[in-house]
Amino acid sequence: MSPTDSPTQTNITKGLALYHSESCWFCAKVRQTMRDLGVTLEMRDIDHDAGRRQELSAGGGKAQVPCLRIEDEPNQISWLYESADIAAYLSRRFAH
Ligand SMILES: N[C@@H](CCC(=O)N[C@@H](CS)C(=O)NCC(=O)O)C(=O)O
Repeated sequence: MSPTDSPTQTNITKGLALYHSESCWFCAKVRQTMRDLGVTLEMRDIDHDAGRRQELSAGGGKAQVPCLRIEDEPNQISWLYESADIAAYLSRRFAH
């Protein structure tokens, strides 16, 4: 497990996981949006976990970060790429 994975956090938003890497500037933008909105997501760092990179590639179709994995219902999963689209999705869902 990567040091940035955070399964023990209790306020984590159910059904959402962000595939990211620490070195990626586009990911940093999404992480900043999360902080602005006060949203905590499960973080899956593809640089520190080859399994996460593989599941991103297999599930979403490419190993590009950031990517938000959205599980609305069990077995109903979508993969949202593009930092601007992820930030817009989070803002729509969590901005008050
Ligand atoms: N337009 C994308 C660019 C994302 C991007 O270029 N991510 C890089 C890391 S900084 C990446 O994953 N490159 C590998 C790839 O595209 O396969 C966004 O805004 O999210």
